[in-house]
Amino acid sequence: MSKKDRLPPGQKLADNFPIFQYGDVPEFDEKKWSFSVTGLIEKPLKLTYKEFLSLPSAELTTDFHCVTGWSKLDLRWKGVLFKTIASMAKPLKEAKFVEIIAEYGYTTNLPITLLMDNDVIFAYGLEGKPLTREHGFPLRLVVPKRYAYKSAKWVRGIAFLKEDRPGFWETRGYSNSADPWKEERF
Ligand SMILES: Nc1nc2c(c(=O)[nH]1)N[C@H]1C(S)=C(S)[C@@H](COP(=O)(O)O)O[C@H]1N2
Ligand SMILES: [Mo]
Repeated sequence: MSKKDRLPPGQKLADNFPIFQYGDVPEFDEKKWSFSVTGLIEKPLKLTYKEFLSLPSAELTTDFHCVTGWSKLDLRWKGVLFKTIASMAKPLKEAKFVEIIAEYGYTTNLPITLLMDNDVIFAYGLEGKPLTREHGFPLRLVVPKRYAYKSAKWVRGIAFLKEDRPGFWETRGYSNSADPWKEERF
């Protein structure tokens, strides 16, 4: 597919990789950091950063679409697939949605079925280097098939839920489904 065909409607290629967030870039204190998996699961998890880095890793090259109209193609992420975490936590049958919880109370939400796809990754590396703090170090979620407000930076945990729980932008007028190919912006 040509690059142009890989741009969803209304999107433009960004030359650089813009940095976009609400609020400040958080500090990382490894001693205080943990990644928690809670909610409707058999095995609650609380991992240190070292434990997270020791999980089976994956590398993926995917596209990235911000709802404000810029896209990046072929970003090479390294990290742990969402489904690897899910297989450790063992969600119960009632669990249908996930709340992604990041620093400063930023949250976003997605159905489990979408997160189980092979392109959804908790990333700690980008382009062969550790993620920079501005792009989400020490850990961010990447959900290529949705507008990037679903790709939470500075993630600290996830909760498996029965009902959907709209997140930061989803409760401020942005689309809950956020499919760039259908241009679901608001
Ligand atoms: N924690 C947190 N994650 C966030 C955001 C935010 O405000 N806070 N903004 C989102 C939005 S709208 C976009 S476009 C991407 C931008 O990622 P980047 O700064 O790495 O380009 O981060 C997403 N993740
Ligand atoms: Mo965005």
